[in-house]
Amino acid sequence: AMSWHQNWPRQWRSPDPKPEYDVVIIGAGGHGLATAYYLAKEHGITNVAVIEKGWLGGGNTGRNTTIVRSNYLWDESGLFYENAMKLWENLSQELNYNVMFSQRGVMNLAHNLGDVRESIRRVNANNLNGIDAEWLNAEQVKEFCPIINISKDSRYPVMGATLQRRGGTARHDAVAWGYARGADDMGVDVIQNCEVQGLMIGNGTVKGVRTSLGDIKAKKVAMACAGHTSVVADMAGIRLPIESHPLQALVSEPMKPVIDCVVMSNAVHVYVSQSDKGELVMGAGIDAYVGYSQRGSLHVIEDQLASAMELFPLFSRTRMMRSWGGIVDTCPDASPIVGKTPVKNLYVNAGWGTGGFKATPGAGWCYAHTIAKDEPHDLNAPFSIDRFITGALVDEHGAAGVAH
Ligand code: FAD
Ligand code: PYC
Repeated sequence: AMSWHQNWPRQWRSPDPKPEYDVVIIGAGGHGLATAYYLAKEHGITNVAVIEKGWLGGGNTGRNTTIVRSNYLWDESGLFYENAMKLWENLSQELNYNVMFSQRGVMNLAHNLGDVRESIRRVNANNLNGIDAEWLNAEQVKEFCPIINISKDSRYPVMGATLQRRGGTARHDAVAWGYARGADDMGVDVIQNCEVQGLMIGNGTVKGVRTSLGDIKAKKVAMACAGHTSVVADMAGIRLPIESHPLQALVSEPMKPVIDCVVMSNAVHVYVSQSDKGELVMGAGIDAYVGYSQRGSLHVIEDQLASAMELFPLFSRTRMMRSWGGIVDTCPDASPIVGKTPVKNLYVNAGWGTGGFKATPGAGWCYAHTIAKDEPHDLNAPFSIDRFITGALVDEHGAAGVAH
């Protein structure tokens, strides 16, 4: 139907790589593109290339279930994710690009006494950090989301939920595209179909990248390559405490609006929202094995649909339309690594595991600061690699809401 449309302006250029840049970012997902945008916008560093082995936004950014929230337990994470939330709240205006940020409310259900205690503790911790969070009992859950089954006869009855009203969803592709266009406008080169295959290192300092399109020199190199971070870090001889696992999701056939909020259940294990096209968007925990194939196993889909049936009997005759997988980079404490590496001028942003989409603006903002100043911002300082030596871990397995 659109075939008669012609001469639409390109949103970004498709440049050949230059021989040298001030900063090369590896990975054109949301994080890499946001980093390039803030390097240019906040720090005036525009001689930047974002190198992508596939197409921009084709990694986890384009594969995730788009849930955005900032209801993490510990101060370090709460402050970090809340800064990201504030950036989300102005992102469409900032980029002049509609990222369809929809603050429809995120509920995390509690199904046993342990869940209830952990959830109320987290609500209190969030409120102390100025993050909006409420505790709902089962009847209030039903009021907020009328199609949820709160029967006491369920295998794991709903005993209540945390609610973050400012949480919600955003259009994942638009986030990547908006940052790409904004960065490109300021002179950043986004180079697609170019794989980083090696790092040039001399005297303990990174000097550039070896790519499928040739060598590119760089004063600074920044990894933003999510599930493949261990592979790229290995090129510098760095071993990270990261495991890469498949995480899959699925959508149903489209239907009229039935659920106007986001519901997550860590106990029975499913999360659900409805897209603007009407599809139910659902996911579960990671597939337990490590691997790099962007697909998952059938039993995970079966479990997640059984959980969805339990919570939403209404969906019983809905047909599944599509499923897919991404590769998530998980850290032992379910928190990310954002900072310097033992190689001078080489930086790492990784370990976001199942939850880095919500962090995209905040991660890009802090990572740009870290690269520009060669030292972390206060917000990402707690997320250095050193914490795995000092033991200052930030354990967010509870708040991650997704088993990994
Ligand atoms: P990516 O978007 O994966 O970008 C990394 C890029 O690096 C890729 O495009 C890749 O091709 C490129 N790359 C890798 N190696 C190289 C190389 N050698 N050379 C060049 N380029 C390279 N998070 C949430 O907050 N909410 C959610 O609801 C949510 N749901 C999820 C559901 C699923 C199914 C999955 C898979 C993830 C989900 N996540 C969610 C996690 C979230 O998607 C990620 O944490 C986030 O998108 C990571 O962004 P990124 O830019 O770091 O990674
Ligand atoms: O981190 O909120 C999250 C999330 C939801 C689904 C996958 N990750």
